[in-house]
Amino acid sequence: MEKQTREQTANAGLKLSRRTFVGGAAMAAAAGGFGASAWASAKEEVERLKAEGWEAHPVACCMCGARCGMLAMKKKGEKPSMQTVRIFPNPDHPQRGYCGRGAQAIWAWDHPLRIKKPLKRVGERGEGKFEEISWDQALDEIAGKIKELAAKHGERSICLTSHNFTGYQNWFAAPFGTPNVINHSATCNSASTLGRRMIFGPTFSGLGLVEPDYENARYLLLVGRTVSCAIGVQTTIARARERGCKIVFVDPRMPETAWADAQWIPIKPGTDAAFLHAMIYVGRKEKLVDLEWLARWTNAAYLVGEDLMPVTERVMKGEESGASNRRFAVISKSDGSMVFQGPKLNEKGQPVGFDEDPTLELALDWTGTVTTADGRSINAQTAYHAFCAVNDKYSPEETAKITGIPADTIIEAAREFFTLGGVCDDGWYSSRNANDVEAYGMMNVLNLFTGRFDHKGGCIITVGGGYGGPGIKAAGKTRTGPTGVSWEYNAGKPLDKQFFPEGIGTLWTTFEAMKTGKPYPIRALIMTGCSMFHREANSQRLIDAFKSLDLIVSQDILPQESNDWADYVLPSTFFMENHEYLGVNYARDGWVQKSDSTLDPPEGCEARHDIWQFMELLRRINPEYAARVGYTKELKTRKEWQAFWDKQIVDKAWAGFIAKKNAAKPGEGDRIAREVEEKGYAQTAWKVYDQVPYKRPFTTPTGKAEIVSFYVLTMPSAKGIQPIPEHYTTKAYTHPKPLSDEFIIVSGKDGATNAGVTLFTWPTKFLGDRTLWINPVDAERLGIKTGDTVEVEGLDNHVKGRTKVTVTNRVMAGVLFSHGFSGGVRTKNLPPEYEWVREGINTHWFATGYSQVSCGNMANNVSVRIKRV
Ligand SMILES: Nc1nc2c(c(=O)[nH]1)N[C@H]1C(S)=C(S)[C@@H](COP(=O)(O)OP(=O)(O)OC[C@H]3O[C@@H](n4cnc5c(=O)[nH]c(N)nc54)[C@H](O)[C@@H]3O)O[C@H]1N2
Ligand SMILES: Nc1nc2c(c(=O)[nH]1)N[C@H]1C(S)=C(S)[C@@H](COP(=O)(O)OP(=O)(O)OC[C@H]3O[C@@H](n4cnc5c(=O)[nH]c(N)nc54)[C@H](O)[C@@H]3O)O[C@H]1N2
Ligand code: SF4
Ligand SMILES: [Mo]
Repeated sequence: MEKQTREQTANAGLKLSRRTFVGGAAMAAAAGGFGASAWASAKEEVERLKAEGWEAHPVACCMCGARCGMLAMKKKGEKPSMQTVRIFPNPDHPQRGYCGRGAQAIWAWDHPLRIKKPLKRVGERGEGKFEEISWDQALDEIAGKIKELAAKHGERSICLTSHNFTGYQNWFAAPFGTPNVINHSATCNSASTLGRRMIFGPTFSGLGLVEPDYENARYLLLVGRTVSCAIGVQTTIARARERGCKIVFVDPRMPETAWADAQWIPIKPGTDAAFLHAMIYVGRKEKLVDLEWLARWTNAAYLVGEDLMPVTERVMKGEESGASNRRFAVISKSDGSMVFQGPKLNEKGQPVGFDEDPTLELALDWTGTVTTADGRSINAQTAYHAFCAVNDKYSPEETAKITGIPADTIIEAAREFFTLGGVCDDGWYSSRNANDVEAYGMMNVLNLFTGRFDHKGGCIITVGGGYGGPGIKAAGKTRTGPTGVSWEYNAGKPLDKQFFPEGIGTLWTTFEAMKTGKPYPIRALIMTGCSMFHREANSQRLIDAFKSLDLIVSQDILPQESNDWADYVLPSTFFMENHEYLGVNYARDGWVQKSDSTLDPPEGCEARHDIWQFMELLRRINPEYAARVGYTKELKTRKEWQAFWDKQIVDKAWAGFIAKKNAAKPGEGDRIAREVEEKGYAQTAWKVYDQVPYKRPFTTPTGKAEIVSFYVLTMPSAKGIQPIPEHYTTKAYTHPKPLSDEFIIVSGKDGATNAGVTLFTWPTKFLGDRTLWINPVDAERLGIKTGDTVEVEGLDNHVKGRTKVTVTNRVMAGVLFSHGFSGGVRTKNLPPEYEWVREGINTHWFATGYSQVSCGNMANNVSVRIKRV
């Protein structure tokens, strides 16, 4: 009964004030970003509430991992509730938040299904039957089990996984001594990360570092990137559009943001690398590419053999050669002589500049023979020549056959891209077809052919706020906690790195260890904030792994399907209940921000901070472990915890940062501290254009960007990745027969729902789309209409599901689209008013879990057969 009352309250809220904002946010997102007027009204509303005595609390939204800046307005002196707390964008924040999901934060906080007490499984795994138990019982029992498993199988048999809370998990793993903190990247960003690493080097591979200069772009190419996410980016793009920036989406389905004046180019799934090659092909043939820049700032002019390996080793004599000296042969354009050049290295062997004659004109498209140190003559070519030999295969006509994009469309896109000085987004979510690393490598290569790297409006290096928060310091095998306690850490590498040293977060590699004990047993899994069935491709493989474990713990705020498989579910606090200082991740300049603990958990909810849960587990396992991270006595209440964590750890680390800033420049730290307290954010660093690689080299072997990846060629761990990224047909799924009842399903997000945390929230019931999209041509052939139900059967595993259909031109013929994280929830024992979360399918039911052989990046796209029922 109580639940229904609260839902009615939520509904009333929807009709009153929040309607404007959630609806407004979603509509603005649909219209292609937030116009200036929408923001002005939010700003005015904030001021009006302030004048009425409401408090403004800056928060860093965690409805997805982007941590955009929002303001939680709280009515002074009143108990927090749906009526007395309102969420707004923090008006001038550099990564301004409040997309449709961010706007749902208050619904998640006060959710009727919010997990209130620790739960212990009483039925079978998967049955979803739990009893509420005390924190003491839960923590004692889990700690006891972990101790027992560690004694029997070693600390490393305890594995932890998360999406946004990997940082929290390290507070447990490092003092306890397991290396197995294995995140979600193989189902998210591992291909785009490796795509950057292979072209720019390891230190330029992380998310948010190499980025389009969104704000100043004139032509932004988004290949399988919706920017429905990181709304800070979307608002930045909105400003670029006001100045006339053209936005082009290359995607099998039309993303929300393409509703307005953006262009949508439909592409067959898994063929992006071909399209990107064709862009360069047209640019080359029409002389629109910047060859001078390419010769000077990439390895295009460097000599390689027929095997693509740099010829250095073969032509240099004795001591001069060898991988470590990093010299590379080039040919002088004027006299054809061979010259050696390479990065200038500091004492630590890091590239700090270039040891080369900048006036020397280099031969770019060259083939010939060179003489080796032992007098033989071998064929050699410039890297550019080798690249062109591959690129020549991708004429617009040939590429049209592969991608389904008409040749004229490719030509027009390439002309506009190069003449406007375009930039291609380097990507984020990239685990789709298991041929993705090459596609993402090519996005970066395309940006090199414009010659605008790190120029205003091009692909740039962002600055970063420079603040990482409190943590555990690592130096060799020594770890040091926040209060200065050091210990020896010998845990070694995480298990997944044994299989995929170039991959990140390939959790699925541990499933075998769970089932067979090989190469060593993994017996427990701790999941911190992940909705595993919506995350991991191949649901059955996940179930098999769950079944084989001795202990499963889930820390969450809502009843995700994976909780049903846990032995214990622990209620966690929500971002608005935690106190934090952090960097701003998706902005061009460097900024830091604060997130207030604006709220306490709702009445009756005994949620505790994830890190408290970890520290209490450590204390119960071995008090010495807890002491390593400064936790020396049991802190029973939230208040006691806040006095320790907020004051002794979070505020102290922040004070240290401020002091450092003051020491570097008197008064600077004080300014930052003041601004953060006043507005919630402050700038710490300013972007200077034209730095990388001109003054600061990349971290590739050459120090330059590499159109033939010497990184891939010389790193044994990168075996199997193509040094010149090329298109190949994926083996991730059976390919559908054309013009039949067989299709590939692609997925992605929208701007208002589609995240683990919004699976159950009330606005999602109305705003969420749990249908399967089909093109009218296919629908007509199969006699399917909008609203019909179809049976969906996986071509590879014959698993079946049912869903309603939307017939729409927003998905290309031959392809189906289903939002990720929307519907297909199979959590048992939900109250009847949540029946709607079961509508639709989860594409992972049909997924093979096939991964890219070189790095373990998973394929989330699947192929199916559909039938009207
Ligand atoms: N609503 C919502 N937003 C989020 C999140 C969330 O959970 N929900 N999570 C955040 C996270 S973790 C991430 S990584 C980012 C991701 O954000 P983005 O990287 O912008 O990616 P998606 O929004 O997932 O969109 C992926 C698109 O790729 C398309 N696609 C599928 N296969 C192919 C293909 O073979 N080729 C091409 N060209 N396109 C293809 C899909 O149709 C879809 O439109 O979003 C963040 N924002
Ligand atoms: N088909 C398909 N599959 C996909 C994608 C897709 O587009 N299509 N996207 C992929 C991508 S990009 C990613 S990153 C993964 C994401 O996969 P997940 O990691 O499962 O996704 P999230 O939405 O981040 O899940 C967040 C979870 O944390 C909980 N939560 C929120 N706040 C807190 C907190 O403070 N503490 C704790 N302990 N829990 C909290 C939420 O209830 C939710 O269960 O999915 C991938 N899978
Ligand atoms: S993109 Fe939306 S959900 Fe994600 S952090 Fe930003 S405001 Fe929150
Ligand atoms: Mo992601």
